[in-house]
Amino acid sequence: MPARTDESVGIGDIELLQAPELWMTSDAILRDITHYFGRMLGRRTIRTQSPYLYQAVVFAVRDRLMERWGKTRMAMERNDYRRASYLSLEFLMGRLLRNAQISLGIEENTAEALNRIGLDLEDVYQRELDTGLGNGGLGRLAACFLDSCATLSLPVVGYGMRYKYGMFHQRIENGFQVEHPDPWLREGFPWEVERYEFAQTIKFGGRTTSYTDAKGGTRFEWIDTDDVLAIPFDVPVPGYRNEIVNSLRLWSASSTDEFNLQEFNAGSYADAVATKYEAENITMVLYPDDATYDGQVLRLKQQYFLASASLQDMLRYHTQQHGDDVSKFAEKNVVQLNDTHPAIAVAELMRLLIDEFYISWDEAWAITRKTMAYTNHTLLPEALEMWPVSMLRQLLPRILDIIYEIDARFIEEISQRWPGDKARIQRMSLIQKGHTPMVRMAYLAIAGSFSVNGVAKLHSELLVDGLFRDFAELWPEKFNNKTNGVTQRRWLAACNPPLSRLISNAIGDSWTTDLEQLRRLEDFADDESFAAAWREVKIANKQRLGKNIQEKTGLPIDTDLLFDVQVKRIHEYKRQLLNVLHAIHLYDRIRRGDGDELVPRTIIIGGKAAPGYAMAKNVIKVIHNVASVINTDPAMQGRLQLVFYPDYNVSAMELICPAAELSEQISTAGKEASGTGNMKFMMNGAITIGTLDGANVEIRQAVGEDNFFLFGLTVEEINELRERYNPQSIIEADEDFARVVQLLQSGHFNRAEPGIMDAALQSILEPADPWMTAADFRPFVDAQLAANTAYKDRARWTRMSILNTARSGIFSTDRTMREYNAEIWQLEPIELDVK
Ligand code: 26V
Repeated sequence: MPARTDESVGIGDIELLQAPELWMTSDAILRDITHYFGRMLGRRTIRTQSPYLYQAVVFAVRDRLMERWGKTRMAMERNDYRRASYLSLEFLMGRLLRNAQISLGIEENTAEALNRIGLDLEDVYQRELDTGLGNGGLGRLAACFLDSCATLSLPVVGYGMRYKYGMFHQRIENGFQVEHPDPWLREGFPWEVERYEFAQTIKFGGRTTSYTDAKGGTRFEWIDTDDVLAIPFDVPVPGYRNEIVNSLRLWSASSTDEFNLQEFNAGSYADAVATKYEAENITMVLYPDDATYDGQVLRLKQQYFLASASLQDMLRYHTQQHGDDVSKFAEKNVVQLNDTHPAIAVAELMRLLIDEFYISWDEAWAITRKTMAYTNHTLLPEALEMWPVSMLRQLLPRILDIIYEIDARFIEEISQRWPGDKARIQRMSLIQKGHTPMVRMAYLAIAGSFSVNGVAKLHSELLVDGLFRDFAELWPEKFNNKTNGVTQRRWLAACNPPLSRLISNAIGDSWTTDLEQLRRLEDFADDESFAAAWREVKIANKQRLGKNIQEKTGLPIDTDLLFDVQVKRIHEYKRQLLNVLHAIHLYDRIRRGDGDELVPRTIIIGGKAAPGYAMAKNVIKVIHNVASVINTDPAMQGRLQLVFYPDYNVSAMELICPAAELSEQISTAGKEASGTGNMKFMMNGAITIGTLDGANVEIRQAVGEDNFFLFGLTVEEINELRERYNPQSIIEADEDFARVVQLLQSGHFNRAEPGIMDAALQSILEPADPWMTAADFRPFVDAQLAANTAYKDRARWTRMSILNTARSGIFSTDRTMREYNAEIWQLEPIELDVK
């Protein structure tokens, strides 16, 4: 093992921690801001738009977190709490300043401090760049989890990657998506604290040898490796007004001195420097594809780098607390794997325990299986990770040996349970045989874990009945559901201040830590003055978003229109095309003079396409072309608008969800594991139009069927229809649909760009269309009409809106985290008064 550094608190630290509480007054805050601005950053003139003002404010806030952070760590060490480590290649944190202020309860005083020198805190907030270290739902879920764990005082550490470039920025040129890099660290990231003393060495390449130890046993060594350093950078994760500050530890890759030495000695300076960059490449960029698995070597390096660095860090901490005895490791640690991305941790923990701590295979396997828990986030076969055996052999030879050994023993277990069932062994083996043998990472994760969970009821059922059926038969006790949530501190309190005030005035503010309290709003659902205030808030939020959209796109937004919103990654299964078909249908109705019953609406669609996903990119182009025809047609003025929201990200959602009235959750049933945007919209009083997919099922159950616009085929119906699916006949039998398709085929939306819509259009005309968009067209149009009718009755709509918020209590990640803790982690909450 590398030398261990002592993390425990020394005498000097104790003095710092015992120093008097930093002042939370506006005076003290202002003094610190000016101190950092002038003395640390060396600037003179304070301007709102300066990144330095933002940095000075962060430093002042960070100071106030620092003591709590130290106290949290000290309490964890002193009481030797069992900890959960959340391993994730993605943490989509968004902006941090507003949340930190809210958690500390110093927002008003900071605003006042800045006011005194003529500055506006809101402008400072807007200056912060998003920490975009994630693609979408899976990454944002990890961020919401951290917020809730800190608020529940749970000892949970997030382990992730400090990518130099986060999620790309999307710009639109002539309706096409163009990707631009996201150099989010360029102006510095004032939240992070580098902890060089906890750097870890990660091995790549080389070969395995064996030798006989003093006791005559066989031991293995992984030698001649190219090592890379993993340097941790810690980001504070404050709990809400509870004095707890947890950590997100992000690893950054750097070359080791030894790595370069050989080449330096050989006199090839340039090669040595180049190698240094090769090492740093590992954390250079977030992979922006969440649609399809692609077996890039660099991606495998990232996964192993995260798994190895984090496990070594956990073992370092464990030995600091317990010496070299790792027999209690599983008692003191649980690792939650965020999808299969870090699943190689199963084999890496085995390697560390066997090769570095010299314990037996059986003991190591018992510890590993008691430590690991795995969360699945997708049912799409094309997203399931499999690494070629040949790639592992080259890059991680010792890890491959271990995977083969796990597989051999696992096959033995299957044979005992089902003697002679060769087909079953083939199906379940961790290695997929064939021309290019592959390691199935999901199977490795299941075999090496004590818990496997899906992220919504339906999704978890489909895992057990379908994707992981064989495994659920073998180990039924491992499988469980943990329905996702979102943190109400960001997704209601921070992003929707006027609604938060209205709610708190009515029922008090305990909902910020107990979201079920919102149920008391039901008493106000028929209160006319409350309803009027509710509507006013929505209008104000629509105006705020309208202004923002106009700034971004130049398009003036009419805030009298119904805001109908679909924002999420662009993917065929999410069916943005179905939404576009409906937009064209409305356009067609208004044009042919049949639009009198239609309430005016603004359809807003936003999201990024994976750079290599041609069809998703084509969908963006289609949306823009249809939008430009609709938005320039005088007959549509004040009646219909279609807007593409560019560069959709966490901060955009903070403006969008408070303004939404209708939430589009229209994926093909059985394809969306959960969805979490759906919960943010509901919490902010939007009404869902959706299929029975993912968490929509539970949303509808919570809010009641009268307050949800349901449509579309069920999972069973989709499966049943599949063989005889014939979109052409569906279109021919439906005049409205035929007119929509005719408009698309006639080139109405692409006069000067022949063929540009073909790919997207063709995809829905195909009998093999996996997403069966055409089958759901008529049901969707009908559900939209029901929404249209409901919206016309203002009082009814407002009531539905209030009830959506009132019944969103279960979709707090506070509930989700309590369930993970009760059923998987079993952690004691941190008590700050050190025993
Ligand atoms: C997949 C892949 C495939 C291999 C290459 C890199 C990469 C990166 C990310 C992903 C993520 C796909 C899974 C995902 O994001 N699932 C979403 O998870 C949400 C949180 O549980 C859930 O709400 C969404 O329904 C689900 O699509």
